[in-house]
Amino acid sequence: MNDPAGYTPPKVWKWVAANGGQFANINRPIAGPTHEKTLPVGKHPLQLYSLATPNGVKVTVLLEELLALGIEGAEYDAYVINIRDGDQFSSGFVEINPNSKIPALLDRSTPTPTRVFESGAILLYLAEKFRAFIPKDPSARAECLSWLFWQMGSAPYLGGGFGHFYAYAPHKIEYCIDRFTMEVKRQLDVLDRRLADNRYLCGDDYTIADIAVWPWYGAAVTNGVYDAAEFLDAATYTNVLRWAKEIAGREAAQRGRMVNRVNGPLEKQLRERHDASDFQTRTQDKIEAAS
Ligand SMILES: N[C@@H](CCC(=O)N[C@@H](CS)C(=O)NCC(=O)O)C(=O)O
Repeated sequence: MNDPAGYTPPKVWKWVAANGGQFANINRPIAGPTHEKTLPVGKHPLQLYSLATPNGVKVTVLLEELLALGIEGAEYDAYVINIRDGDQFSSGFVEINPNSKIPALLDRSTPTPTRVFESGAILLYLAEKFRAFIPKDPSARAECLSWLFWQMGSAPYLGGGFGHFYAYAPHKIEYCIDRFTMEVKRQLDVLDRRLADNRYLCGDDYTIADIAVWPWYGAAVTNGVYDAAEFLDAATYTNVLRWAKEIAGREAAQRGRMVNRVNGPLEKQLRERHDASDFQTRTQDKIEAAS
């Protein structure tokens, strides 16, 4: 790779597969499947194909919250899509998400199965289907959707921008780190000001907006992503910290974080989930002890 200061882009960009970045082996400039493979299907109407990244955790937290309300229709089977192994490029996965990114959901309770991709679309689909975690009043609903879509537009600066250049890029490039740190700190300040006067993003009620924002920005201030809380001076975002800790205390959030997790402490990894009892019996520590 060139020295960043001496690089002149060529007339036409060409794909050089080994660019040295941590995700170089899975990044491709073309869409579509790389191999034939069907997806597994379990017994429940909802089939989730995902991984416990911040985008994946949003969906499992919402499903666990719905189940905690006693909504039985939200029972789901969750399968791991290991994005470092390229599972997102299987023919079966591409059929339900042509964009080859987790999370993706298949609802088999509809007359013909409904596929949903993009975490924001999945949260909205489930909240509308089960009439929960989204306000009914049109103005409150507009506020909730505004924060939900704020997350969809903002998180790529935190993940793809800041996280990539601070934690993953093969060289530390000051220009890139400065540019994205500036934006991420501005976003944290947006949240901090909002949460100064509101318990949750949309007021008194916990909604899909909080569920979408927490795995990214809650993790950023509690050192859950990129090991960057000190660098971002996260302690200064006191309202975001208060909100993040409150959500982290919810049992459904704790369960949702475990589903499809393939790293960290074994007792916190529930790689596949098919039943509520799996949290007691099928965590990775127990599976490995039994094998
Ligand atoms: N806007 C998408 C982003 C999804 C996304 O970026 N997923 C990542 C993991 S967090 C992924 O699957 N990456 C695999 C790849 O880029 O090949 C959403 O919110 O669902």
